[in-house]
Amino acid sequence: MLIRSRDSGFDHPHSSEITPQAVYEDRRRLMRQLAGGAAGGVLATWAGRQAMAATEKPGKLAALASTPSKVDGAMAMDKPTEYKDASTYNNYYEFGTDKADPAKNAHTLKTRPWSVAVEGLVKKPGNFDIEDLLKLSPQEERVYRLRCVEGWSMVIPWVGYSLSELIKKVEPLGNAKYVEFLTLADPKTMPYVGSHVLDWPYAEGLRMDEAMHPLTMLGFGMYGEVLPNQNGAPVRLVVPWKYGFKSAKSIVKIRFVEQQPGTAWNKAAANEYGFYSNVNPNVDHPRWSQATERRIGDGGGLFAKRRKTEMFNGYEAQVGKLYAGMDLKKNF
Ligand SMILES: Nc1nc2c(c(=O)[nH]1)N[C@H]1C(S)=C(S)[C@@H](COP(=O)(O)O)O[C@H]1N2
Ligand SMILES: [Mo]
Repeated sequence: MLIRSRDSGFDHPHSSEITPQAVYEDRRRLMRQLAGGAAGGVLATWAGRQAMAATEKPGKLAALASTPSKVDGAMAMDKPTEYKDASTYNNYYEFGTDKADPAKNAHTLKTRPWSVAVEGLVKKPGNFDIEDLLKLSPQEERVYRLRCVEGWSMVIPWVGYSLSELIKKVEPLGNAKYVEFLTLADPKTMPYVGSHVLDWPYAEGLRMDEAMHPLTMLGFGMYGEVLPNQNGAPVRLVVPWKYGFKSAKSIVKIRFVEQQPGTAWNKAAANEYGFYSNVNPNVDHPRWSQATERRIGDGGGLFAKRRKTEMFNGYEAQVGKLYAGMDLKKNF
């Protein structure tokens, strides 16, 4: 029978209606996650708990099931952001400029069929079908900080592999100095692509050594699940030491070029958003300080205690040497 829950008004099946088979399957899944050891335990606590609680999630990432995951890049004090916050407080301007818009609107994004064209200065250009891209290299879980240029941050367990794995396969030529990323711009499914907020398609770029850095990730999932559309399904970039806008969502083209490519935010306001956009508490945005950040989930609203932003978002030991000798105030 169905009983009506007074607080939600929704009909929930009474517990006696849940078949023993379904209960068994759920337990089995949880046990499998727990059996994965320490890293598996991470999945069991964050993703597993969420998977049991929230049925609207897009589903387990198949590629992860057979692959041992590991945690990489997490800072001692970091606690992952709640899945609900990470999937409902987003920047994805193709679906609207309000933080709540992408979660409301991105259901129209069609993530299959999907392919990523790899072209430009490479020995082996090609079209990678998303199913092949998923299997190109073993996927792992990495907990990274994400610091938005607007002054808020999150901690997200991504699932994917280093972009360098793909780059090595296509064999860049000697004159390939930069990598350009272009994302989907489909006016039929993306309501804001008709607007003039940004120059579509959303474009981003990295210097070759940044693109090859092991921390730079091609992300296919988060919290052990397939990426929700609003987080950039089916494949996005994750560059944890740079402001969030460098992490382009829903990539359709990766191009190897000789000249530094134009990027969406640099084209929109060159004096505010540079090509490098490394997280740097000592270089203010022209209109606000970058010294502190509000960690989503810390609570307190506008009066929440802000955290000190760290140089390179806390990844200085890993990436600082990429910028040795560069004037970071000039190359912001
Ligand atoms: N295609 C596309 N990618 C994008 C954006 C966008 O508007 N369009 N916003 C960027 C910004 S400003 C941030 S902070 C991150 C947010 O990622 P998240 O929603 O998964 O936290 O995505 C980045 N990638
Ligand atoms: Mo951002």
